[in-house]
Formats: sequence, C-alpha cells, structure tokens
Amino acid sequence: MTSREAGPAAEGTAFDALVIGAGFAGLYQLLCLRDRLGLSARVLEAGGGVGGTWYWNRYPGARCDSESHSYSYYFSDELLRDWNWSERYPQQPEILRYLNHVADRFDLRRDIQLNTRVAEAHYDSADNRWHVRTETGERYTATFLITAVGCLSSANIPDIPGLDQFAGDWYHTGGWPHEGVDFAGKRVGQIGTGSTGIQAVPVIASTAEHLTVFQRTANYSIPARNAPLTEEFKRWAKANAAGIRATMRSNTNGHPFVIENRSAFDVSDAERDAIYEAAWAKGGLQFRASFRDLLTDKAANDTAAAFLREKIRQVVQDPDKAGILAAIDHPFATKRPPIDSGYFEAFNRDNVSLVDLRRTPIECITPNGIRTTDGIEHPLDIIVFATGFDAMTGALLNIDIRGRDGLPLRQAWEAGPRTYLGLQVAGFPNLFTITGPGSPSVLCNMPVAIEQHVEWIADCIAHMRARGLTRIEAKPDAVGSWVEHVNEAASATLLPQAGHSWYLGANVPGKPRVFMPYAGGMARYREICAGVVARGYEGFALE
Ligand code: N01
Repeated sequence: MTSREAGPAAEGTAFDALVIGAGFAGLYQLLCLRDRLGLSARVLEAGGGVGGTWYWNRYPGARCDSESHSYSYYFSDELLRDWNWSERYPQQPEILRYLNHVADRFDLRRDIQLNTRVAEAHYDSADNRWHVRTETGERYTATFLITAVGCLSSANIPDIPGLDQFAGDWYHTGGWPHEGVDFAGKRVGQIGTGSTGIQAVPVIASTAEHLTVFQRTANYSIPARNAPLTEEFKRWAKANAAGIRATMRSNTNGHPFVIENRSAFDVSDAERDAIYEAAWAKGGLQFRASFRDLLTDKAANDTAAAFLREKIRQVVQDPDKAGILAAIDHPFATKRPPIDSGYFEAFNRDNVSLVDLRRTPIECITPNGIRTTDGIEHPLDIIVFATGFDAMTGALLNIDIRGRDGLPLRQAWEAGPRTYLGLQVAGFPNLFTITGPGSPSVLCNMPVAIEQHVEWIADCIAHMRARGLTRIEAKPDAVGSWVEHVNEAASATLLPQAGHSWYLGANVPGKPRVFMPYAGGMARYREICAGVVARGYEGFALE
C-alpha cells in the first residue's frame, strides 16, 4: 500500500500526540499511537523523506554496523517474514528502502508531515497542552509531545578558522548531497576517524586522485567481513526470529550474540590469542563479546587492545603510518568501536596519506586546503568532515523546548542532561524523549532500544487514558536518583576512561562533561522500566 504524506494541518489543530522525527523511532511510535491506541497523532519530520539517520547519512561507505537481521523491527512477524536483507551489514540505501517499506506497509505516510522542522514546543499548564510551532510557522497543539529526533543527528562541524575562505567544496557526512559527490580527479581531505570516517576512507580512496586523512585520535577497528547473505542464512533467521528476538532482548547490548561468560584471564595466553584470532576472522562487533570483562577490567582490556594494535602493524606496510594509526590512547571499546571494510588496508594505497594531528594540529583552512602547525599546506579540492555529532542532547536543545513556567530545557540541562529513565524530564509534563540521555540507546543495538521505549510510552499513555489521567511528569527526586544510578553504572565500566568521547560530550567545545547513555545494560534497564510500571509508575506524578 502506498499513500502520500500529510500536508500542513489547519492552523492550531489539536492532536492527541505530536511526534518529532520519522526515523526508526518516530515511525513505530506513530503506528503504536494511531493504530493500537486510536489516538490522533502526527509526525513532524525535518527531512524530505522518512528514514531519519538513514535519510541524512548518505556518505560513501555508509552502512550499518549491526547485522542486518538484528537491525530490524521485531514487533511484527509478518514484516520479519516478508523483508529480505541482502548483506550481512546493509548499506544506507537498503535501510532507507526498508524504512520506506515500513511506512507504506503500515500506511503511515498520511500522518507524517515532511520538510517540517519544529522550531519551538512550549508547555502550557493552563490547558495542559504542548504548543508547537514549526520553522515554516504552522502551529499545532498536543497533549503528548514525543521526541524521536535521534541521538546522532545534530552535526558537529568544528569551528576551524578559514573554512569560509575555502575555494573547494566541503561536506559533513551527516548531511551528504543526495546526488552524491564525484571524487574522480580530486584531492580530498577527510577530518575524522570515528565509525563514519573509517567506513568512508576506503570508498573515497578508491575513486579520489588523492585522499589525505587527518587523524586526531587513533582508533581500533575490527573487520566487518561483510558479504551477501546466503539463502540458508536468510531461511535460518526467519525460522529462528523468536529466538533471535529473545537473545537480543536478554543481553546487555541488544545484539543477537551472547557475551562469553569467561574472563580474559580464565584462559592461557595462547588460548586467548586463538580466541581473538577467531573473533577477528569472524569480524564485527561480536569481537567485544569474546570475554565478559573487556569493559570492566583494564588488564583484560589491555589484552584485546594489544592484539588489535598488532593487527594494525601487520596490515599497514609503512611503519610510520602504522605507528600513527596504532598510537591509540584509550582502552578498547570505550569509544564506540568501529568496524570496517578495508580501512587499514587503504593506507597501503599510493594515493592515501595520513596526517597526525596530535603532532601537527590543524592551524587553519586556507583557500587551497588545510594548513597544519608545521607550516605545511595540504592542497585540497574537497574537505569531508567525518567529525561526528553533538550527540544525544544536540538535536533536542536545537528546539526551543520549554516546560512548566516557561523553563527552557537548555536551562534545565545547563550542567548536563537530567532525566528519569531517559524517558522524561522533571518540569516537562507529557514530554517523552525516545532514546533520551540516561537510557541505554547508543550503547545498544538501536532498534532494540527504540522498540522498548516506544512500547513503554504507548503502554503508559494507554494506562493513563484507561484511568482518565491526563498528565504524567517525572518527580525531581526520581530524576536525582536516576542520574546518580547512571553515573554509578558508567563508573563500574571503563567507558569514562575515553575522556574525549562523545558519550561524555567531550567532542563539542563547551558541552558539559557528563556520561550520557545508561551503561547498566539493556536487559537490566528493561527490567527496571517494567518494575517502575509494576509499582504504579513509581517516580512519576500522574494526575
Ligand atoms: O563521529 P565520532 P562518527 N579536528 O564522534 C574527529 C554512530 N555510527 O560520525 O576522537 C580534528 O565518533 C574526532 O576526533 P577525536 C556510532 O555510534 C554508526 O564517526 O574527537 N578531528 C573523531 O575521530 C558512532 O560512534 C554507524 O579526537 C576532529 C571524528 O572526528 C557515532 O555514529 C556508522 C575534530 C568523529 O568521530 C558517531 O560516529 C557510523 C576536529 N576539530 C557512525 N572534531 C553505523 O552503525 C572531531 N574530530 C551505521
């Protein structure tokens, strides 16, 4: 079934719920609210199509690091049965096709308004409604406001002097032109070696005349070992969907593999090496699951880190480049571990060079390229910013959200985000933040985290309507305890040791340093959320 998206509604239209964003989260939230609960709901989406992350991130090499059979909605057996992924890790166009298929299959488009960026959302306690204004000036109201804005959707473009003077073209990976970029015959500079940059390097290198990679922080990466899915695997995944769903929901990170219940020191050095070799050969994020203590015991982590550094030295032939790439300053997986398809191998190409920004930082951008502090000007026709995002809070704070008594969210979060369960903010009644800060979100396979939040919110609204309740708000003391628990959960791991990670907000100058996602694990979080409901929405004020 296909239908067209909604046009603007009449000025002042009152909805039961407004959802901001039509990515993985917004699509499923609409389905739950409209078709399961019978609410009048509308999705407001800034992009010109559905898909969220997968609508915007069209950079070369963009593909998912979760395995395709797990990067899917699991709420519908029919949807699981009918959709066929082609590769172990789907590319951006295939995921975008999937999300468009979902929008059509569940007839969602008629309640999605595209090209509509929300400018402000103000809560008015007099009518207990959210008053929303879009950038194009439409005004709507709703009882419930649900943000589905994504954790990594507000681009971080570093403020490097001279960018406005650059005579070539420049792009941020998260806002890539739909028509693509032709690198043939071009000298390209790429800043950034996170998950995105590591995916982009081999693909850009294969067509550019020359690629210069500007690396500030060296990174681990595990080969993805991407390949077309065999018919046998597809049949297996469909036949075992219930088991895969159960595995994903029962483990800490929402992936379809189980973390081994052994310490890195339960085995001999030779056995450990053999385990790492096998995990390296298998590829993917599962490498992290080789031992249970890789993220909690520095000595255990060191064994994985040493193995991975040695792999870099084995793959990269030029010892200078290998040294720069292997000079990693944080424990393995304390920043989100990238997986790649030929990243380190790309540095063996004659047309790829590497600049160590730790030794020679960028001084400025000139009309002709990038100048580093050693006085060298690297001549460039194109600059690619693979510099990441103002993660987790950026997209929310870009909207002028105000709660009770006009309190701006920006003010409430001045010292860092404070939520209850990552779902609600004290002082902001009836506002729900899907995969908000303080929830597992980015530490989890995202569709698993999203489905849990969307269903929790839908169940909560159903509970309220069944009892004639119209307002839910997190209690300040519940927020305080939760923030404390989020900090404790992070401190029990090595994650805060990557002092410059976006998990901590450290990649954006001036952003408060707070560990934002909940590191206690998805399974534990799911239980906590269920317990809160079982105890009558403990920690929330309902009226
Ligand atoms: O962003 P990042 P990303 N000068 O912040 C560097 C998800 N993802 O877009 O580490 C020079 O990780 C910065 O250096 P440093 C995934 O969760 C998912 O790569 O701050 N360099 C770093 O090297 C991931 O973690 C998938 O020192 C500067 C890089 O830019 C998240 O998105 C695919 C700089 C930014 O790395 C974000 O990944 C891709 C400056 N001024 C991404 N500023 C899939 O699964 C920043 N850098 C599909």
